[in-house]
Amino acid sequence: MPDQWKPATVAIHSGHIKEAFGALVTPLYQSATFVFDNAQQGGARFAGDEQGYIYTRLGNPTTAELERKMALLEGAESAAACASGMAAVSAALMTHLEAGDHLISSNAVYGCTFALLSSQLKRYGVDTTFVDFSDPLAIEAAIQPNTKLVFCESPVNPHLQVFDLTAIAAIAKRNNLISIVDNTFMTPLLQQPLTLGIDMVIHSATKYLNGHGDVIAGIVCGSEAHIHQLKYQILKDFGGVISPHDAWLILRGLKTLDVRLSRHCDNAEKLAVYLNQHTKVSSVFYPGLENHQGFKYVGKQMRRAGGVIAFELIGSEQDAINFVNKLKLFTIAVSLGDAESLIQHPASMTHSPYTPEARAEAGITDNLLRISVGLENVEDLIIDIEQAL
Ligand code: LCS
Repeated sequence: MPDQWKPATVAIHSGHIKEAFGALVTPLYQSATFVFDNAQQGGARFAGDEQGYIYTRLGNPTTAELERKMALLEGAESAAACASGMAAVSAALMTHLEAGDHLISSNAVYGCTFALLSSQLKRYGVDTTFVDFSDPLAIEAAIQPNTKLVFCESPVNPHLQVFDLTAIAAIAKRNNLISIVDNTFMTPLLQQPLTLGIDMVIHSATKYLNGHGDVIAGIVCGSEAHIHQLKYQILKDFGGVISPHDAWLILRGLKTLDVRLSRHCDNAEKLAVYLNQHTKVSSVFYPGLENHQGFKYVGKQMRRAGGVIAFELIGSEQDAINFVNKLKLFTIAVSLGDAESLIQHPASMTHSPYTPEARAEAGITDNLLRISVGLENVEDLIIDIEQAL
């Protein structure tokens, strides 16, 4: 890949398989296993003495192209594709943690990530302390002798809080901790945490990377050594690998990521300004608005503010629910990053795994709503919100 290629070009052209028939589009290698010329060759591949594919849980040519592209886009040495965003989160954590270890997480994260950290990992002897990552002193104060890792999303799902990733990476380095950032809301085109000193980056590829609402998948990017361990220990033995068909669909999605993101961001910026001036809206959480705590990071740590907006209406939780039910163009559904604009109620949906106390601590109120702004004409979206309000 020429060094000067910009991300939009990399997403389309880099990492291609050399293909026998000259197909423009990467072939889908929908094969569970790969044939050896003879028994010695099979043995040599298992021993690592000969390069080549063995079995799709250990690697697949279509999947490998996705992994090469994502590594290039994130500025990583290597990447691993996983069966879901949660498979990526759990595999990244399991690569570094064992019973008796401790990690520090931001107190607001995607609901199932919270459940993984607060319930599942506990069953395996790993403890998590949740703190407000906007206060670096709080992170340092939570470090224990057995702390191995710091974890956060930025911007946070659901209310778009933004953290200083350079400061978090520095704290991790100073204290010999691994730092992991979930970059799902930004994609590598808007933010590259590894270039800020973070050790590992996670994506739910279900979202913008695929972009068409028809795949569940995840990606982890990091150093050659970390990804090797993740692939050949965690994914090999726990088994959360991606289907080649899903990798193929994401490769197709990546070709339009740059143009899709421009439209998502343009639409979200306009919708956020509209919501912000509305008399029935009490707060809007969008880093592109000057009054948001994340505004100072836009144009620096993150290129643009992204396509997700959270907001609160004046009134009760029931008023918020009534508003959602009155929308005609917005689809009531969880997920984000699709062509369709989606709306959901985090307290009862994506963040329902939280206890009410943990939700309050994380600033996820009962009347908070979250929109994933789609690719429709933004004036149609505004007309729909206006009639529902
Ligand atoms: N990380 C973040 C930041 C997410 O938003 C999600 C899913 C995941 C990881 C897990 O990815 P998955 O396994 O679903 O591919 N977030 C969702 C959401 O906000 N609505 O539905 C799913």
